[in-house]
Amino acid sequence: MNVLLLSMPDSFEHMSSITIRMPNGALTSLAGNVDPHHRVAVADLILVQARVRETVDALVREHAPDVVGLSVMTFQRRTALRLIARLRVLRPDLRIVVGGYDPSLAPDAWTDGSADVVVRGEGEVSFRELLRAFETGRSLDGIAGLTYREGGSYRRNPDRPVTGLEGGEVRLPDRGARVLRGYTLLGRPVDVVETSRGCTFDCSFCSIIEMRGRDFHTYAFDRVIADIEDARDRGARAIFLVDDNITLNVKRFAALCRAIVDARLHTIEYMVQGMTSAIANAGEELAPLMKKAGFRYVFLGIENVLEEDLGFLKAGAKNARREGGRRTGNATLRAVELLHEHGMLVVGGLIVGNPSDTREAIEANLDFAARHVDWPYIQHPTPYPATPMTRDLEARGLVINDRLEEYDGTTAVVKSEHLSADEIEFLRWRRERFMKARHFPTALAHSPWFVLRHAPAMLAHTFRGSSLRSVLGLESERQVFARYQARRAAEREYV
Ligand code: B12
Ligand code: SF4
Repeated sequence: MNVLLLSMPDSFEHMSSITIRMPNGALTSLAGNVDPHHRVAVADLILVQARVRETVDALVREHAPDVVGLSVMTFQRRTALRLIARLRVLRPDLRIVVGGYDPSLAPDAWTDGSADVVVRGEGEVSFRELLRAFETGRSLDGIAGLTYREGGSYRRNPDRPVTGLEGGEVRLPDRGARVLRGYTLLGRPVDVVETSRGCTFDCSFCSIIEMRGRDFHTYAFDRVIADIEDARDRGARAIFLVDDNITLNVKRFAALCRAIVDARLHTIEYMVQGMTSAIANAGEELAPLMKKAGFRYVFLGIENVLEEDLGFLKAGAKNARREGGRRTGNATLRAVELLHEHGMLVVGGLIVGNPSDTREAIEANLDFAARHVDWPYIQHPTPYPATPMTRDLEARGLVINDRLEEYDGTTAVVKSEHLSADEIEFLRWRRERFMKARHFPTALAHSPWFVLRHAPAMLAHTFRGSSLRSVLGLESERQVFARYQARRAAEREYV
C-alpha cells in the first residue's frame, strides 16, 4: 500500500522555525515498523510552513496514497482537521488515520467523521496490524488501541498494553522514508533519537501518564548507538534525545554517555530534557560525563521556583534536593550550577500563571530565569486533554479560552485567582524577549555563519510587534503586545 505520514506545521513561540525545525520521531518509527513491502513517505510539514497546502497537494499527486496518517498535538488539531478536509477532496477513497497525543487523549474529538481510524497510545504495532487488515480486507475489531469507523458509528477496541522496548519488538526508525529536507538547529542538521519511553512521576500538567501509565522502558544501548549512527550517516550533527525522562535512571544515563564516547559519537551535539533533582543529586559524576559525550543544551523541568506552585503542579519531588538521603530543599540552583560548571547550557522550563499566582509570584520566576537560565522556555498552565491539571483548572472555573489552536503553551488560556490571562501572558512576554536576546552572542559564537545570515529574521521573530516608534518610546508596551498577539494569530493560519 502507499502510505503518506504527515506531522503538522504548527510551531510555537520558543521554537521559531527560522532556527529550529525538528523531525517528528513518531512518524519514522511507524515507517520502520510496518511490513517492508509498503511504500511509506514521511513529510514533516514544519519544513514547509509557508506552503503547506501546495506541498500536501503535490505529495498526494506524487505518492498516490491509499492511507494518510497524521500525527497531532492538541494545539495542532484545527490544522489537522483542515488538512483532512483537503485530503478528502483530493482523494475521496483515502483512509485517514490519526495518532499522537491529541487523538490518543481526546479520541472523541476525531469521531465526527473526520478520521476513519484513531490509533490510541503507542503506534508501531497497531499501525502495522492496521495496514495488514486494510490490505486483506479483514475487520479491525481484533486490533488493540483502535477507535474506528464502522458504518455510521465508531467502535472502540480495548487499549493496547504498553510495549516493552527491551525485547526488540520496536524496530529502528526508517529515516529514508522522509521526503522533505531542511531540518535544522541553528544551521546544524538535526535529528531525534529515543533511548527510553515513559516516566514514573505524575506531574499534574503532563500528558505522559494518561498516555502510557507510570512506567519506564528502555532500549538496549546497541540499538540506541545504531540509531544515532543512522542519524549521523544521514547527515545529523545535532541530536535531540526525546525521552520523556532519561534522568529517571541516572546510572543508565551515565553509562549511555560512556557508550556514546566509546562509539566515537561524541562529536555530535546532543540535547536532552531532565529533572533538576537528578542533575543536582548525581551531577558531580553525571555532568562531566554528559559534557564528554557532547551534550550542549539541557532542558530542565524547573516548572516553578515557589513551593506552593510546585505543589499545584505536583512537581515538588522531581525538583527536590537530597543530601544524606534527606530532602534538603529545591534542586534547581545546584542543577544549573553543575551544568554551567561543565560548560553546558540550560534551557529553563518554567510554568507561570498558576491558580494562586500574583504579579509578584510571576516576577519572582521571571527574575530567576533572567538570572540563571541560558534560554527561557516559560509557559503558562495549559489544559491539555485528560491531565489532572485540566480537571482541576476546569473545576475551579479558571479556563477562559477554548480555542485549541492557542493551546501552544505561551498563550495564556487560564487566569489565576488574582490576574487575568491576558495580564499573565503580558508579564511573561515583556521580559522573556530580552532574556532571549541575551542568548544571541552565545549562538553567534557557536554558529557564526548561520546567525549572521539569519540575525535580522531571528531578532524580528523575538521582538515581533516592535516598531521604530516603539523603540523610540513613542508607543506603549501594551500596544506592541497587541501587535505581537495579532501577528501570532495570523501565523496560525497554516492551511
Ligand atoms: C520531543 C518532544 C518535543 C520536541 C520535538 C517535537 C517533534 N518534532 O517531534 C519539541 C521540544 C520541539 C517539542 C515542542 C513542543 N511540545 Co512536545 N514533546 C516532546 C516529548 C518529550 C516526546 C515526544 C516524542 O517524540 N516521543 C517519541 C515518539 C516516538 O513517541 P510519540 O510522539 O508519543 O508517538 C507515538 C504515539 O503517540 C503514536 N503516534 C504518534 N503520531 C502518530 C501518528 C499516527 C498516524 C499513528 C498511527 C500513531 C502515532 O505512535 C508513536 C510511536 O509509538 C513529549 C512527551 C513528554 N513527556 O513531554 C512532548 C509533548 C508531545 N509536547 C507537547 C507540547 C504541548 C509541545 C509544545 C506545544 C509546547 C511544549 N510543551 O513544549 C511544543 C510545540 C512543538 C512545535 N511543533 O513547535 C505535549 C503535547 C500535549 C498535547 N496533548 O498535545 C507533550 C505530550 C508534553 C506534555 N506537555 O505533556 N516537543
Ligand atoms: S517528570 Fe517530566 S515526563 Fe515525568 S511526569 Fe513530570 S513532566 Fe512528565
